[in-house]
Amino acid sequence: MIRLYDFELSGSCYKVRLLLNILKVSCERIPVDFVGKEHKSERFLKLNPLGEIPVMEDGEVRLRDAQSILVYIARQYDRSSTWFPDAPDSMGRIMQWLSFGGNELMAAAGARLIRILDYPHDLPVLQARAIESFRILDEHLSDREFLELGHPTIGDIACFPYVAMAGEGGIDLKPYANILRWIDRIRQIPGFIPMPGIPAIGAVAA
Ligand SMILES: N[C@@H](CCC(=O)N[C@@H](CS)C(=O)NCC(=O)O)C(=O)O
Repeated sequence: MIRLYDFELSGSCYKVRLLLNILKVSCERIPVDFVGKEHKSERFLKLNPLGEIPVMEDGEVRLRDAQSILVYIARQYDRSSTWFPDAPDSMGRIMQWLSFGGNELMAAAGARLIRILDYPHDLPVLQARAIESFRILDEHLSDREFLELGHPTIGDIACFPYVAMAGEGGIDLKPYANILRWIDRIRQIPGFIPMPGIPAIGAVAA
């Protein structure tokens, strides 16, 4: 069974939990004491020298980085081959958003960490970077329902959590109507699961 080194409040771990649930693949969640900095312990650094979660193990395979893990899970477990199809142009298109989710949008994750865990980053700088990314994302979504291929892919999953939780980083999503509609579409995907900060459809936001 897949083992996921996990923290409930991590949007990066949630990317993995979300895809696994959509694909009906079960996993053993191994809680990491993120607040207590367990991910910086000697034992954890042997799993991931970067000292970051998520880390996933599946038999002999061990991977760090949510985007890498999404690729592995989609290729290994998605019988429909729709979440990361192997046509070269589809792969390239989706990779753009895996990269966007793991790079540009992490500014929104950083802003959130300052607000919820008191991380010592520069809030206005990260908020400004996140807002620039949201502008680009909103524009891209102006004439499509999902990021690529007309249906949800792991590109959407990689970008979704830290956009959906932007409010926790002090960023208002109201100016981004296309993003707001995209968030609702993702929340309607069969197998969608909520996390703290991303309520299920019909649930009242905390
Ligand atoms: N490139 C990694 C980054 C993941 C990441 O930033 N994880 C955060 C938790 S959500 C972390 O472990 N940060 C290390 C720290 O804050 O000390 C990915 O996209 O999965």
